[in-house]
Amino acid sequence: MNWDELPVVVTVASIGAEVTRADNPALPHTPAEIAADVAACADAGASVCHLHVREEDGSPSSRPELFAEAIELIRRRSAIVTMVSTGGAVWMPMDDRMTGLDGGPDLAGVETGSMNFGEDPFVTVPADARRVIERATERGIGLEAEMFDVGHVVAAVRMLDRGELPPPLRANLVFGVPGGIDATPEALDAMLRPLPEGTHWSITAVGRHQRRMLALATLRGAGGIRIGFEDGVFLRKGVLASSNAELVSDACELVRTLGRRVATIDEARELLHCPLPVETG
Ligand code: KMH
Ligand code: ZN
Repeated sequence: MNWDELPVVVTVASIGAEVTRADNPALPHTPAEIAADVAACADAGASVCHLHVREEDGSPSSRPELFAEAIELIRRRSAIVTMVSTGGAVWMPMDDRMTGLDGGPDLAGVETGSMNFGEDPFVTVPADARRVIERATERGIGLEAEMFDVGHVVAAVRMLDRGELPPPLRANLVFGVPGGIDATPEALDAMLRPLPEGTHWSITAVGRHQRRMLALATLRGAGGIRIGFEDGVFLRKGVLASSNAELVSDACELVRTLGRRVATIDEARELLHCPLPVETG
């Protein structure tokens, strides 16, 4: 398929671990709030949801029952692809970062390297990545490599070549996190260079260049773009988004303005090699 015919998978990252209701009062906390938010985002054009969970008071959580409840409630409302973070929060030990896998998502993120995340170390050594991959694979959960710098991309490709990371490679390239690669056209070139032909790649950008980077990637043939409060709470400079769904709508409009099509959930499942979970019981 030519890149301009490839539909763009829009992922919503509604929750994250760093953003708070002081940043945007519409941030969902509970599984029910997350499910309602994700349902509205699916209606607005999102076909994947990247999930973290929070306690009721908004603090980042690693309780597996919260992931399981959020995923169950999401699935009651739509077939959107569910993807749990294993990045968690910078202060979470690796064991706590992996609990989302017990919630039975379709996909899980896997970090393939370490970095500074703002002022904090954000450490994923190769053995950590292999643990995430093994546990996800045992449970039939697909993986998306979350990569914040060029070395992370090189490491993911090496893991793929060695058979440590099962194909197909799903790549999310993240730009603009302080401590990671910057948000520039040259940075996009650098992150794309190591990827094997045919990789389904998407992009996340934070900070003031977010919209420009999403546009640039859309025109460079990205398979996906990510938006949501985890990455930014503003619709435009100085204009707070009223909801994650508003951000999704706006991102879908951007994709269409640039002459591309937004993927349906069925298309996203096909492109990401992520069939609908089989109903049991
Ligand atoms: N909260 C960040 C430290 C991910 O979800 O994969 C890590 C993160 C990345 O959010
Ligand atoms: Zn995340």
